[in-house]
Amino acid sequence: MELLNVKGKNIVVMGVANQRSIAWGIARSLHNAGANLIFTYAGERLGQSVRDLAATLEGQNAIILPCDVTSDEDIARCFADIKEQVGTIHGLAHCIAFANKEDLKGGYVDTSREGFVLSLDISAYSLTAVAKVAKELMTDGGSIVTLTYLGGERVVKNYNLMGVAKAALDASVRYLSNDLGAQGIRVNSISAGPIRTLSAKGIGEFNSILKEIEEKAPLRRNVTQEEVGDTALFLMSDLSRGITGENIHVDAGYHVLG
Ligand code: NDP
Ligand code: N5H
Repeated sequence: MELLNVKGKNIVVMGVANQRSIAWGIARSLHNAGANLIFTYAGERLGQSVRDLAATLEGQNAIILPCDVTSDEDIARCFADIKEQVGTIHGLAHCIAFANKEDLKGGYVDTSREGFVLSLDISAYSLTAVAKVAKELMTDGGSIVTLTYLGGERVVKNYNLMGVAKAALDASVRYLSNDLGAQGIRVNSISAGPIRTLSAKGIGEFNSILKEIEEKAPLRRNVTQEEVGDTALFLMSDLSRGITGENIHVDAGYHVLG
């Protein structure tokens, strides 16, 4: 734990919807390493769920705040609140994405302008919007981690608009890493393999996607929230101090297959 140097660090976790959320896996790994957590959530619908989950983290007196990333005012208010309560932050985990259901099936070519703008706003621009404000609180340097998926690098059936959004997110990681590096802030992404979360719910063929990974991925199994959480902990920690602008696949090796 000494090597990690995460104990007592203030880390913002955005995107816990419920206990299946990847953000929750990240929160648990960070909590176990002794970080002080600050949770943000979108709709008030989820506020209680985040409060109930945070209460299960022993000895953790987490700050919990609303933050709809489509609103600059909301982001500004949220981080002003964080600044008032803790002063400095050392890390931020961005675990947020959205696309309308109709844009996650059929042909990408049929994507509407409204659907495109909404998905790119929430899934890609939000990282930049948040980094712009969060960097002001990272006065001792910091680490920003976001979540991406293989469908941003290559065509994956039905990922469609989200693939284009993840490609924009991946490029944002590279540009942000260059902008913020001089301030000692690192920016990286984790490309997670499929995990059954609320977002993945109702997606046709999810079971067959999980089965294909089990049969073909080098490790012949799927990955867990805990494995993504531990990689996020590594990226937040001093162990990764020389790494920025990078994408780490936590996908049982599936990405190596042609
Ligand atoms: P969850 O459904 O648990 O989390 C998605 C989160 O996005 C929710 O907390 C949701 O909050 C939030 N969100 C959506 N719109 C907004 C908004 N306007 N402002 C703030 N938050 C918003 O799913 P996951 O844990 O699966 O997703 C987390 C990340 O992981 C996403 O970036 C996803 O693309 C990525 N990922 C997931 C994989 C998987 O297989 N599950 C694989 C690879 C990457 P709310 O409900 O309040 O809107
Ligand atoms: C190839 C696949 C399967 C097909 C594509 C799935 C893409 C999912 C990502 C987006 C974020 C899901 C999404 O926006 C769902 C919403 O339309 C409806 N759901 C909601 O509104 C719920 C209530 C809230 C909590 O969800 C959000 N996001 O706000 C990819 C899969 C194998 C892997 C995967 C699931 C990737 C990923 O990026 O999440």
